[in-house]
Amino acid sequence: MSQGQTEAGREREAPRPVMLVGFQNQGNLGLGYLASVLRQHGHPVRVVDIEQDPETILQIALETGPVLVGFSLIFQFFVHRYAALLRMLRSRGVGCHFTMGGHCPTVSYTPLLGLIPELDSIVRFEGEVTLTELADAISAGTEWRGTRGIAYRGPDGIIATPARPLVEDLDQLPYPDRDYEPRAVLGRSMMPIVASRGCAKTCSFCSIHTFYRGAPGRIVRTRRPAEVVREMRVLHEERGITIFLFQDDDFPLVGPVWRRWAGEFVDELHRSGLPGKVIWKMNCRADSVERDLFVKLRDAGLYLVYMGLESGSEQSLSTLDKRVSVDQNLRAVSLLKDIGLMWEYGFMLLDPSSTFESVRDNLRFLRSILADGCLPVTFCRMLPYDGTPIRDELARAGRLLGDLSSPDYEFLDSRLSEFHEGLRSTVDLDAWIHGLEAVAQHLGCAWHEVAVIERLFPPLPGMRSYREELRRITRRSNDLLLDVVEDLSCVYSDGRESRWDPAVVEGGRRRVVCDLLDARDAFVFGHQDILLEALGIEMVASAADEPEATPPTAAP
Ligand code: B12
Ligand code: SF4
Repeated sequence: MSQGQTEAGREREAPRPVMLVGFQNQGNLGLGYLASVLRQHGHPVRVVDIEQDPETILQIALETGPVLVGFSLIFQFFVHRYAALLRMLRSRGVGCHFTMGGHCPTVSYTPLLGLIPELDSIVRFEGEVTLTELADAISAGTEWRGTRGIAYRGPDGIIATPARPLVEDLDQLPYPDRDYEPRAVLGRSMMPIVASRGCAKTCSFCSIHTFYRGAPGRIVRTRRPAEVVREMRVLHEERGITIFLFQDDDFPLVGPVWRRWAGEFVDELHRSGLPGKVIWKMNCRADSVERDLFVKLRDAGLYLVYMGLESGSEQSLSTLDKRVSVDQNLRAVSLLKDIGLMWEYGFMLLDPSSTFESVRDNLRFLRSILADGCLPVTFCRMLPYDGTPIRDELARAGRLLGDLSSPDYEFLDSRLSEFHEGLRSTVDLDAWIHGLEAVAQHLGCAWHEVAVIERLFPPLPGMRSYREELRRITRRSNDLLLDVVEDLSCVYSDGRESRWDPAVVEGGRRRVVCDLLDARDAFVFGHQDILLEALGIEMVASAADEPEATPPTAAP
């Protein structure tokens, strides 16, 4: 399909809308791009958050009468929730075409079409062009089964049409639809954005590289730096966005070509005058962190670096095929601390090659990078997602357990399963790490606020002692959690008696949350006037400098 209007799109009159359903927390760029491309081709679009009550989603479907509903399944563990929603919509009279897209549907279209009989098709790989052609065909009442890049049930089984090439030039896509209220930190609004798509690495636990490698075309595509900065500028001026969250799989930094790209991006940012007014976050690998480059990025507004550190055990890093050493992980963390950049990390305490020794290596690693109380402890257990090399390896070895919504595996040492169970019954991991109200989330938010205040607000009196207070609370929380995990690892490896009562652990957690909220509220509300004034000053300044700009409106 060309980037312009398609044949079917031109002929349509008053087309019925396309409805897109997905997880909208922090804004969903996938759905945003799909919506903007569909609109560009003449399809009205209604984007619906899957977090809404199913009855509300049903009402929207009945009222809008879509020609097609597209479901975005980017989190595999939601599969049963999606299946139940599709069943309900179909049984309550929504008769239009149902399709689904995302990484998991792309790689596991056969089991998904089996599991969700209400699905008419699955869109594989990047969906912009395929979904538009599908919507064109269905709206025009023509045959849709020939559409490239889809899978559907044929008379003799599942049929997958040839994969559609990846979008060659990302700058040819319109900006993603962002028709929602941005989230804000202390009145500073945030939006997701991408500078590239794809990843050149091949970590064994990750489905991103298999997703992009399955379709023809260049795996990693970068946008033109000037175009990325233009999008940031538009969002800053028209929506008052001051915090940009780059959701690239791996921000382009390493090697001569991407190094040049990063240099041009920094130059463009300075030319645009955005540094000082906006800040941005990105995801990268630990082996990309290098002093000179990161100082330049920091000075151009980079304030937060997310790294998938994954493990503090050489053996696990090798199983995960991360191609980064423990030393590189440690160096990256210490360099970022040294140049005053906030960082966050992904970490897997357990993986299929785990031993009690690797668990202890991991705990030692976490204690060492977090010794100063700079961030909360966070970890998970590696899950063998569909489309990952490690999942296939576990299946070959007969160690794969669970199903699509909760894939799992057998450890080589069965005592590790008992350890994990014991850990879960002693520590409420949702309340500590994974849940929306978890102590790690609260601590992470407090530290994030500090980073935002330091970059986007005038200096606040007492910041140094607030930081110290936060460090003390974070250290206390980390020490408790790491002590429990370490002791339990000894309980299950050496048959030692457990000294932890779940109620005591929970009591410790609650005290951390209370102390944190008290300290945070005292500091932020104690400086409310300065924070509000800073937002007000910016409004006046931007109105004077840039008459057409819309100022941020949210207050702390
Ligand atoms: C941003 C992001 C988040 C954000 C926001 C998510 C959102 N609302 O969009 C936040 C921070 C909230 C988040 C949270 C989590 N995330 Co996350 N996240 C991402 C990330 C980095 C980028 C997503 C993105 O914007 N991509 C850019 C867009 C343009 O691409 P896209 O989403 O793939 O969409 C394209 C295609 O897939 C396709 N498509 C997608 N949907 C549809 C629908 C239709 C109808 C069609 C036709 C096509 C289609 O077309 C799109 C355009 O080309 C991805 C990694 C990744 N590369 O996808 C992980 C990722 C999706 N997250 C992941 C995970 C595990 C999580 C967490 C569980 C992490 C955690 N431990 O807490 C949580 C879960 C949250 C929850 N609900 O419980 C995993 C999911 C793995 C899986 N197989 O299930 C991913 C893939 C990262 C990874 N490899 O581990 N995440
Ligand atoms: S984990 Fe990160 S670096 Fe590894 S393949 Fe996935 S996106 Fe790339």
